[in-house]
Amino acid sequence: GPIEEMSLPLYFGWFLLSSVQDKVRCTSMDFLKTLDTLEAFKKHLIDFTGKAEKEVDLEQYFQAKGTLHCTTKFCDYGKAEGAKEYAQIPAVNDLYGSVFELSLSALFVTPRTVGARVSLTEEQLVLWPADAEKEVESAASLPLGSRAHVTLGCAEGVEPVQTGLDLLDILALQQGGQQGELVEEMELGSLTYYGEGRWLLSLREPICAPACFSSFYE
Ligand code: 2AM
Repeated sequence: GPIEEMSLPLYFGWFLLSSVQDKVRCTSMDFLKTLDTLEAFKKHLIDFTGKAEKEVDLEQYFQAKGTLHCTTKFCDYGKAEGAKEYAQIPAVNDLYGSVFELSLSALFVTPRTVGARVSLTEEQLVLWPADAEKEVESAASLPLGSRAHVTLGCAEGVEPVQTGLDLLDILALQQGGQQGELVEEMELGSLTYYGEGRWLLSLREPICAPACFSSFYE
């Protein structure tokens, strides 16, 4: 197939088409703007600032960079474990360049990252590496695809790989029976607090995001 003749990319993933990128960025900005003003958020500000009195502007706090995408496999040009094997999966070759409809089902915010959870369909899961969740000890028993997300922004000095780890952390808490504290019914959905600056907004209406399965080289 076409991939074998090329050197391995930095990563494979679904790249959101540009029309929906704007929509997702706007929704995320709206959410951060609203979260900022909630009393419940202010009560836990110390999670973000380290100081109780200090204010935080979440839109400034997180830096966004690059095209919005959902990484399937981080290959690091072949240096990452399992990179070559992933690129040889028949489905990866067959579906390279195809457009899928991703479902963004939740937004989450931590003191490190802001991201959107992606709920993958069975058809999309064929492109998901079997070990993505197993890399994280506390998440090893979560269903395949639990880590799927779109990074929307990172705090200063934080690498994007952190977004998926933050999502797994929240999902592992849920799996462990921690319900979180239902804070508010917002227009976008219900907002839950999981302690230590971890916020999850389950979207009332998931965002349908057309995205092209492809790869990225820098
Ligand atoms: P992200 O998927 O959370 O955004 C380039 O750095 C891309 O590969 C980013 O999109 C980044 O995170 C993802 N990435 C970097 N290191 C990774 C790793 N060790 N495991 C999984 N994804 C990684």
